[in-house]
Amino acid sequence: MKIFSGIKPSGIIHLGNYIGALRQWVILQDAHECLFCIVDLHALTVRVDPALLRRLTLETAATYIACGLDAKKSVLFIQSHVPPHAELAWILNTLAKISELKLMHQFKEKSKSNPENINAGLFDYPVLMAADILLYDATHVPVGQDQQQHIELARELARRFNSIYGKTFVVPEGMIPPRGAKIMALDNPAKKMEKTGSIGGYIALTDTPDVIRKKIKSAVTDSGSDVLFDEKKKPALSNLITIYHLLSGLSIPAIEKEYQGKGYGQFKKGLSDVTIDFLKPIQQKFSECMGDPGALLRILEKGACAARAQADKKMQKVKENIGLIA
Ligand code: ATP
Ligand code: LTN
Repeated sequence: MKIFSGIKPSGIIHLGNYIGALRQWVILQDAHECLFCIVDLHALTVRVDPALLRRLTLETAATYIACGLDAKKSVLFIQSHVPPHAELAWILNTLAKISELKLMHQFKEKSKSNPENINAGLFDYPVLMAADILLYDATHVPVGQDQQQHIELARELARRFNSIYGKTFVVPEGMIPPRGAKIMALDNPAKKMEKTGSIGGYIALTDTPDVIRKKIKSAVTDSGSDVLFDEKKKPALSNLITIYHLLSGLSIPAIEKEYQGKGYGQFKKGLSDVTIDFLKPIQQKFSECMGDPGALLRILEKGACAARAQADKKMQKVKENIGLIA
């Protein structure tokens, strides 16, 4: 398997990003060839202050490392350091249909939440994502459930390109985790946890113990008081139990047993403890990384070098096949 995935530096990485994506990446890097990217060009689809974007890009890289990604095992790099991403996106644009891009849920949702800036980049976002993946012949793309539709599009563009210009791209597969693929917002269990959502909805990996306790304490729960996992009848609680399960390693029945007859208050206290304990070493490593930005940049430059070598080779083939004089 060859793995590619990325997170956009649009905010601070939260538990949803960790559980849905990063957690899988850390495991995969031990046995597979992996590239993990900070997709800064994607972050430009929402208006962002340049100084903030620079900071968030470094923080995203530091979070990758703090969560256990290792530059000795994986190629870690910044998307904009490898120009072929944008170049291939342009070429794939000539194959992607406006009608299929209009169907993308993320485009529809982001258009609704940013009605003042429905830019062409936002519309084209999934094509750039397809370029990210296809450039490296990735066979598998570990992501959360919200990205499934974008992966389908990447697969379709690979097949379309191959059928017109001859076999050029690997058709990649999405890898969606069986549990935790869609962690919901703490303050609104009908919406997914997101970096750009309301602040009470997500737990950032850098949140302090006090903030974590406060957010979990005010998390929406369902009616009743029994701590039971039932996604239909108790969607809010099931979301919290899923987080508990994946951060502690305790099975769901064991969690239910532990809190039998104890009510939501005790369970929330337990979840806060588990989360704080889990994040402590990550936060420590994050601070170390951010304390030495020079070392971080060196890792990213080395990663970009390795990625560029692969991407340039692929672009050469793409250009030949499509009739551009390479
Ligand atoms: P934004 O608020 O800017 O849209 P986001 O929080 O949705 O950001 P992305 O950068 O779009 O995060 O996603 C990075 C990775 O995390 C993707 O693989 C995505 O599927 C996964 N992911 C995002 N939100 C969740 C969630 N709530 N549960 C599980 N996985 C998630
Ligand atoms: N679109 C993704 C981020 C992303 C990505 C990728 C994920 C950009 N390029 C390539 C996997 C592979 C998102 O919004 N979460």
